Amino acid sequence: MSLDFDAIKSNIIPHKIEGFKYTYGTAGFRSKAEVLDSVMYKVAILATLRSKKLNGATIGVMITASHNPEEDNGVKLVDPRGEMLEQSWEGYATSLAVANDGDALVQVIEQIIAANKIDINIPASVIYAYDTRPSCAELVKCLELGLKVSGAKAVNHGLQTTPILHYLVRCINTANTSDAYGEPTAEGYYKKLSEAFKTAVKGKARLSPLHVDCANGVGAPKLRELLEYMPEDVLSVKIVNEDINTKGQLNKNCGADFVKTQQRAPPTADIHPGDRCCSFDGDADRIVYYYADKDSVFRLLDGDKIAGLAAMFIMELVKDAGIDSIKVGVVQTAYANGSSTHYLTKVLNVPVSCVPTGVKHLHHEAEKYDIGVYFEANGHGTVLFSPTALNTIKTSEAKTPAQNQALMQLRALTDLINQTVGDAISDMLLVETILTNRQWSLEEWDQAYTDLPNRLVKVVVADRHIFKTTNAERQLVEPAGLQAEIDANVAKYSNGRSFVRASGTEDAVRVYAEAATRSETDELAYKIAQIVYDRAGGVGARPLMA
Ligand code: G16
Repeated sequence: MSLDFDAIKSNIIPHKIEGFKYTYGTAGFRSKAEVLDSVMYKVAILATLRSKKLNGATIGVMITASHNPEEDNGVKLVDPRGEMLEQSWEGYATSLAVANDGDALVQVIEQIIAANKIDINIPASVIYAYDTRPSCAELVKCLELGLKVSGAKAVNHGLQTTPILHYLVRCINTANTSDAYGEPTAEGYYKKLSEAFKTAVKGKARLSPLHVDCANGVGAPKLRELLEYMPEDVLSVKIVNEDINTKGQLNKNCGADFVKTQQRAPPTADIHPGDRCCSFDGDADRIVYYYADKDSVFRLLDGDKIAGLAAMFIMELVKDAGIDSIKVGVVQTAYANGSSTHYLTKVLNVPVSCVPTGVKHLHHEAEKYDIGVYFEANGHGTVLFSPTALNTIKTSEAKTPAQNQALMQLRALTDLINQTVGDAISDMLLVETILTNRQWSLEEWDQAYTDLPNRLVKVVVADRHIFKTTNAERQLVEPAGLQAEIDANVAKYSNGRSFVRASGTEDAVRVYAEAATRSETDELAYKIAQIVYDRAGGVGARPLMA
C-alpha cells in the first residue's frame, strides 16, 4: 500500500513544547512522557518505512522508559531479527522527530525514501507493545494514528516486557524458515524457556527459593505467567514489588537500577543471610543478583559477575562436549569493574572487548565471536551463538556420556537464552541453571573475584551534549582540558580509574570512579563530579559526598 502524504500531513501531532531537543539515543527516544505524543506519531511512520525498505519484514515498536522514573516514557524500534534499529537509521528517527509541521515532515519522509530507494508500494508490517506506565495509553493512541495514516498492517501485542517484544519480532520474521526462532506468542516464549530450563537442570536438586524484585513493573505479571509453565519443584520463586496498579511505584526505591546505583537492597526486601535475591528493571531487560553475607553485609552480583559466571560455565561445557573449535569471547563497557576484566582475561583466559555503553554496541561486537557473552555492569546483556556455533552444537555426535551431557546442556542453553536482546527473565533462568548445576549459593558464585569499590554519580549540567568521548567512552575529548584534569586526580589514587560520559537516557552526565578502598572511591567520584559541575555549567546543587 502506497503512502498517503495528505493524511500524514493533516494528522501530524505538533510538539507540545517548542525547542525541545529530540534525539534517538542509547535506547531510542526517552524523556518526560508529556513531550512524546508527536514523537510516537513519527516513529510509527519510520517503522512503516523501515518495513517497506526491508521488503515488508515485521518491525517492532516498544513503548517504555525502562529504568527511568514513572513520569518518563520512551520508544524504541526493533529490527527484523529482534535487534535494535540499525544505527544508520537513528538519524532519520531524529530528523522525523524534529520536523514540526506537515510540509517539513513530508520532506524528511521523501528524503528517507530517496536515500534508501524505498518502494512505497510494498506493504508494511509493524507490531507494538508497551510497559505499565500510566502514560502509555495516550502514547499508544498517537502511535496507532501514525501507523494508520502510513498504512501499515499493525498488531498490538499489549502489555509486554521489552525482550518478549524482541522475541516476537524475530519469531514472526523467521517463521517457516530453517532458522525459525519459535512460536510468535508470549505463551510460545514461556514454553520455550521453561522447557529449556527443565532440560538444563534435569537430575539436579532444586535450589532454595529465589526472591525476585520486579520493580513494580511489567516483569511481575510476565514472570507470574512464565511460572505457570514451571513446576514449583523445578524452580521456586517469590515475587516482591509487583504493584503495577498504584501510581508512582514503578522503579521507586526498587529494581535493578536502584540496587546497582545505590548498592543496597530495596527497602521493601526483607533479606536475611542465605536468601537468594535478584532485581529486574521496569521493562525486565536487566537483572542483578544480591545477598546478605553472614554478617548481614549487602553483596551485589551485577552484570559483570553474570558475564563471568556465564563465560565460565559455557567454556567448560564447550570443552566437555569436545567442541573446542568454538571460541568464546566476552564484551564489556567502561563500566565493567576492573576486577571483572582481570578475572576474565587472567583467570578464565577469555578474550574481552570493550565498547561504548548501549546494548546495540555490545550486541554487534558479540556477534564477532562463535559464542559472545555480553553484559553491561548494570545487568543488561545476553549470550549470542553464531550460526557456526549453533550448527556445531546441534550436529556434533557425543562419543562419551560426559560429552552427551555437555552437548545436551549447550542445546538447552541455546533455547533458554534470548538471542535477540538482554532479557531479565531469560538471564535469571541462565543464572539459575548454572547455580543449580553447581549447587552453588550466591556466596559461592561471588568467590570468583572481589569487586573494586566503585561509585556512580549523576551530575546535571546545562547541556550534556557538549560531552564528547573516545576510546569506548573511557576518555573525554570535549570539553577541552577536562580529561587532563580527571587524569591528574585519578593518578593520586591506588587502582584509581574514572570516566565521564553523557547519559543517553536521562538529562545528566554520569561520573564513574573506582579505587582500592571505599572511602578513596567516594572521594575520587565526588571530586570528579565537582570538576564536571564547575567546568561544564552544573545545574542545581553541587554534588557533595553524603
Ligand atoms: C539503556 C540502554 C543500556 C544502557 C542504559 C544506561 O538501558 O539500553 O544499554 O546501559 O540505558 O544508559 P545511559 O547511561 O546512557 O543513561 P535501559 O534499561 O534503560 O533501556
